Amino acid sequence: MIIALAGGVGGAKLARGLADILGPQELLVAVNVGDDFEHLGLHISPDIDTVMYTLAGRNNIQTGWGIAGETWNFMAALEQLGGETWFRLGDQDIATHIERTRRLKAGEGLAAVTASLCAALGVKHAVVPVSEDLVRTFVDTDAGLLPFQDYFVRCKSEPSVVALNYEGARGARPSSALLSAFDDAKLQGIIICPSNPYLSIGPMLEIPGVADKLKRRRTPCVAVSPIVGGMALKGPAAKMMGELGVEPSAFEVAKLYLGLIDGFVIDVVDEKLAPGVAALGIQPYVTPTIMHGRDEQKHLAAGVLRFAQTLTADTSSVKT
Ligand code: FO1
Repeated sequence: MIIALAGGVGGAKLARGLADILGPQELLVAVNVGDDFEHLGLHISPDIDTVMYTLAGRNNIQTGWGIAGETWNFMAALEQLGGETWFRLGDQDIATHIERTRRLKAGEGLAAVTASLCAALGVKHAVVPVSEDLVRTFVDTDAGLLPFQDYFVRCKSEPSVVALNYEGARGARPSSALLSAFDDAKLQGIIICPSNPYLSIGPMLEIPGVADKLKRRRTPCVAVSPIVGGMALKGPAAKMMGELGVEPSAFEVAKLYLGLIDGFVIDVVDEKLAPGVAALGIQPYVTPTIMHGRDEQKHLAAGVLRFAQTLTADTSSVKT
């Protein structure tokens, strides 16, 4: 059994590669909920939907979010009525938000709703919210404190980041499916997917129960760098690192995960960083990490799994 911690696009791609290799009972994907928000009266869970649509083979490759072959009649009609259209909701995608919101209002938990939406889309692997408690990412910027989607979509990640606030994370509990996966005797490894360390992985590690399980892990934990050659493949991770005074490099990402990981996967262009990663006490693994298509997703997933099997969980650094 493998636990994958995933956020947006990069995380979903590796999750897809892992799902192509591991059976439905062998993989649990825990997804960030810090990007969730209420919009137009709907509860929207973007990272869950990106993973769900990707595992269902329905994801929109051009945008990196939403559904392939989408139409935008609802948006056009909403625009005509003077509604808010800065956050674009496609005609198929909006069904997900309406059905999720209906079930949540009826009292179902986010994990149960996610499981039934995944089943309806033919997703066989477990996709679970990292927590069912309220965790919301706010980005403190030179333009003020912005809710995540305002920063990322409405402001196009342009404001300069001063700090990240993961509202609610400190008081949040891991979802029960994630907790039982961490305690599962069959657990063989934990993979932190190549998602934005500040926006997708950070909120999850801020949840005490999650960080604690990683600090006291019984199995190897491997992270895949979302930064290649000093750049993020998608999204503002490198820009944010620079604004936070951190050099945008895979090495700096490894430092963010210090104490939580045994191995760190970096791209071949960053081979020269391997000794520095090893000097942190983290085993480096240098391999092509850019996943254009499904074959590369599967190939990287296989390499990461093989790499994880060569490691042992080294929690000696944990203060008892
Ligand atoms: N990102 C955008 O840049 N523009 C959008 O209009 C947009 C709409 C959208 C709708 C549903 C959804 O699940 C995601 C959407 N995203 C959009 C992406 C979203 O902001 C990101 O997926 C995450 O929150 C960060 O990974």
